[in-house]
This record gives sequence, C-alpha cells and structure tokens, in this order.
Amino acid sequence: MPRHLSTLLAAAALTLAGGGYAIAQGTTGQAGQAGQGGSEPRSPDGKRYLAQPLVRNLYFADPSAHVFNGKIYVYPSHDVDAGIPDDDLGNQYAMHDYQVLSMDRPGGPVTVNPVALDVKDIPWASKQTWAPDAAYKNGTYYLYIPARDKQGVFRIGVATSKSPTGPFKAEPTPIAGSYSIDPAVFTDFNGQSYMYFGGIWGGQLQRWATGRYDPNGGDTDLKRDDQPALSAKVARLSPDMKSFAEAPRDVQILDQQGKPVLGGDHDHRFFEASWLFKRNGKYYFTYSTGDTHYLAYAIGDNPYGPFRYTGRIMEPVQGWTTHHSIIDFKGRWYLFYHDTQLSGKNHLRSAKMTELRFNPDGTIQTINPFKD
Ligand code: FUB
Repeated sequence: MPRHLSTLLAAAALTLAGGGYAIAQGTTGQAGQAGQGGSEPRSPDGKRYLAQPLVRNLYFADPSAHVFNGKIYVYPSHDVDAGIPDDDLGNQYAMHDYQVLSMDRPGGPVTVNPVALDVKDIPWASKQTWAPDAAYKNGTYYLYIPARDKQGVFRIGVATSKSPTGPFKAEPTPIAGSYSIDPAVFTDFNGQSYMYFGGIWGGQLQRWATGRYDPNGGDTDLKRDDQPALSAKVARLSPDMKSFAEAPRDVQILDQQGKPVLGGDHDHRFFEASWLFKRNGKYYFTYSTGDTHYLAYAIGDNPYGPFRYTGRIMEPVQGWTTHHSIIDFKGRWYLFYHDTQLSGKNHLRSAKMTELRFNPDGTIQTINPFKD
C-alpha cells in the first residue's frame, strides 16, 4: 500500500466493529483469506487458529499491552511490505511508524488510532521502528522506541505524550547507554521502573558482547555453544523515565539445576522479546527463543533476577518471529502475541490475544496457538 494511503487510513482512526480477540467479525480481512465467508480460517497445514487477529486491514506485530485508566492499550510494531526479501538480520522488517490499538475490554471492538509517531519525526533514527513499549507516570505517557540510528546501529529512544494514543514527541537523542532492540518497561508496585531489552541476530546484541559496539561482532550470536548464552539486559530507569539510572546488567537465566543456560541450548536461551510481570510476589521474565520459536518464561525473586527457566508459554505460531506481552485485566491474565495468519509472510504479522492461565503452583499452562 502506498505510504500516503496508509497514513490517510490511519488518520481515519478506524473503529473495527467486532475486531476483538475472540470474534474478529465485520472487519476488512485480506482478499482470498481462507475461511472468509463462513468457514473457519485454517493454517496452510489445515489447523484452526486459537484466536483471530485484532485488526484485519493493517498489519500489527510485537504487541506490548498495558492497562491505563481501566482500558487496554496495545503498542505494536506497524508492519509494512517494503519488498525486501527475508534474511537473518531482519531487513524485511522495514516499519516506519507507530499506531496504538485500544479496546475497552477483551473481545470488545478494537480502535486503530491515528499515527502516533513517524520515523521522520525521531531526530536520531534512520529506519526500522521495531517493537516498542509504553509506560505511564505522573500524567505523562512514555513510548520507548528501538530503531536504527543514522549509522545503522540499533538504539532505544523515548517519546512522550499526554495521551496514551499519542501523538508522541520524540526526545532528540536515544537513551544514553541504550543499544539493541525490544524495550519492555516494568514498573514495580513501589513505582520504580526498569527497562529490559536486547535481541540477538538482527537485534545486534552479539555486537555488544564486549560492552562496546563491534560492527564485526557477528551477524547472529557468539557461536559459543558451551558458554553461557548472551543475556537480555535490564537497567533501572531514572525518575524522569527518559534515562538509565545505572549501567545495564545481564538478565541471567538459569536452568533447572541452577546453571546458566548455554548458548547452544536454543530451546531455552534468550533470543529477543523480553517482558516482565509480577504475580503473587514472583517476577516472571518472559522471552522468545527465536530460531526455535517458543515463548518461554523464567521466574525470579526480584526485578534483576537471576531467573530460573520454568517452561513454555506458547508453542510456535505460524510465522518465524514470536513476540508477546502479558497483562492482568480485572483479575484475569491475557497473552498478546502475533502470527502470520492473514499474510502468510514473516514480515506481515497480525496481533492477537488469548487468555493465559496459571496452575496453583504459579506455573503457566502452555498455550497451543492452534485448536487442533
Ligand atoms: O518486529 C521486528 C522484530 O521482530 C522485533 O523486534 C522482534 O522481537 C521480532 O518480533
């Protein structure tokens, strides 16, 4: 779709009747989508999807959900088709703006709000506005933005607004000391906020293994299978929510024996897409295993960890990437994720949501993204 047309569509602030997670009727689904016109949509290998896209006429991925003022706001990447072939560095993910989704309740109509921020209005950024997150403090909403800077290095910036749906105004420079991708901001019950971030391969985390950016630091991971895996990072945020109050630390993930998960353990090691939530006094660090396509979780006793690997949140979805968020809404928990149901293409993803259930011991009931 030409960029000016998508902007016009966005400005219309479409309210998509019936676009909720359980039903998704009455929207403008993709032409030729299997199952339109009555029958239930099926994956290319014939499976029925657990949930339907929140939005059907635009592509949204990496859904970071929050509850602000009793409503659900989702801060996703806005996927577009730039005609770039798939590669391991993610060049096909050529997003250039953000739009916020909102809904009053799970299963209710989903509003696609106007463009909240465009890369041309982020002074330090050049391209690839990837998975964002948001936070609220003292009357201001903060949008955290990973993007490539003018030198092609991923950094994380921040933009502010008085409205949860924007428009957001970007700070002139990225957060000092930030790097890589996938920011996720967790605010503890005492009001202290922390940013979790990082991603290997196209997210460039492996290039920071020495603490400084090394452009020759590899395109995937460190290829040291018998060494502890590269870690996500965490940094306490300053009271202004726009800077780090400390140098980023490693988010250590331990296996069931208490040893660091190794780089060669692709079923369990951190790849990208950090999230952090707290339940019953425990801190759940959740993430994607990337090339093995699981959403996994590890449990700790404080925001810094270490976190003990505990299990899978979700089995692989349709599509290469898997990225999520988790919220408590009125005492029930929900997982937001994405897949490629509508496009069949890795870089054109659709955000979805489904209920997340816990066992009495605090473990998570693993979700199959298909009904079959
Ligand atoms: O959307 C671009 C990238 O794909 C995200 O930053 C990753 O988490 C993966 O979902």
